[in-house]
Amino acid sequence: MNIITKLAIAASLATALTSASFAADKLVVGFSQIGSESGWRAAETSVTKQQAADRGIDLKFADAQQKQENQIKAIRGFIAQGVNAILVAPVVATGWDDVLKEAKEANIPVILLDRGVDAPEDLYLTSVASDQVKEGTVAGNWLVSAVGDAPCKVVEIEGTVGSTPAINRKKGFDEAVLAHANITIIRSQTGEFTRAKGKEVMEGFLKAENGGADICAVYAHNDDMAVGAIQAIKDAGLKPGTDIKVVSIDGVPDIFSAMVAGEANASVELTPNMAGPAFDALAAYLKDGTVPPKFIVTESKLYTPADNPQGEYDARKGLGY
Ligand code: GZL
Repeated sequence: MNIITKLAIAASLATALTSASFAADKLVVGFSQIGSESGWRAAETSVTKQQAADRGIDLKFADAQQKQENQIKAIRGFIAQGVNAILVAPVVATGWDDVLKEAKEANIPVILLDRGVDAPEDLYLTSVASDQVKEGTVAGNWLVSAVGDAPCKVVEIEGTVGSTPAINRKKGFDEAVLAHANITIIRSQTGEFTRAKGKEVMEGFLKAENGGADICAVYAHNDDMAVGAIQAIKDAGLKPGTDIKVVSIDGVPDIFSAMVAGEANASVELTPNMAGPAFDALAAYLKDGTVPPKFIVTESKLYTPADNPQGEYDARKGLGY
């Protein structure tokens, strides 16, 4: 470990000790959350608050309503308060360098949750997220196996423009399916990770594509947009899950209930517990300077109707989705 790193750690520890004056032995952590655009995001917030409570951490929570400028304001507020550490779920990948530099200059470690940033890696302690390219690849490989050699026209409902999950889930899925000449992606548009927008975008696709007769599958970058698309498909008089296959990502309870109803075909699970590994890494860093890996990757597991969807629904209900 070089001298610069040692000095940075010593400074962090000094900040932690001095600014722990918030309360005798309580760590104070600021959390800049994107908002509550999806069931998964709501679960992440709920799990993070519980993880903090279980560890005696004083969590300062800020909901940015999907706006980066609100996140930047919140982070600057946390710096001014002298918190011991900051969690950020960055709504988009770019535009973070300045505020992350301010946190670093204040010797406040920053941990990214569930999305990445295009910024120098020394500006954050670690990032806890899934391998989002892999999520797209798993979803794409499922569709390839589901359609075989039959021609299949796919529509894609993308996540928030400029966010790492939207960029990476598109990359992984498109590469997996476009290696097969019988599968084509005929339309792709952002549904902003919300149910309402996902429904609206799917309605547009159905209108533009002969009422949906030509659409074989919809790939949505999250389950909430898929659930919105399912409603649009039903409103158009078609059967989601059979006339149009539905594949998405998150593993929220509502996608499992859609599977039980035969209206969804596959979902790649994303754990809402990013905060547990984040708090563990922070505790080790503050205790004895243990530097965590730059990326802590959570697993991506495929679920289909063959995997006891009712049981999976029951296991997740009540976790804050
Ligand atoms: C992915 C996360 C995404 C979820 C969506 O890591 O950032 O944001 O898949 C949420 O449900 O909106």
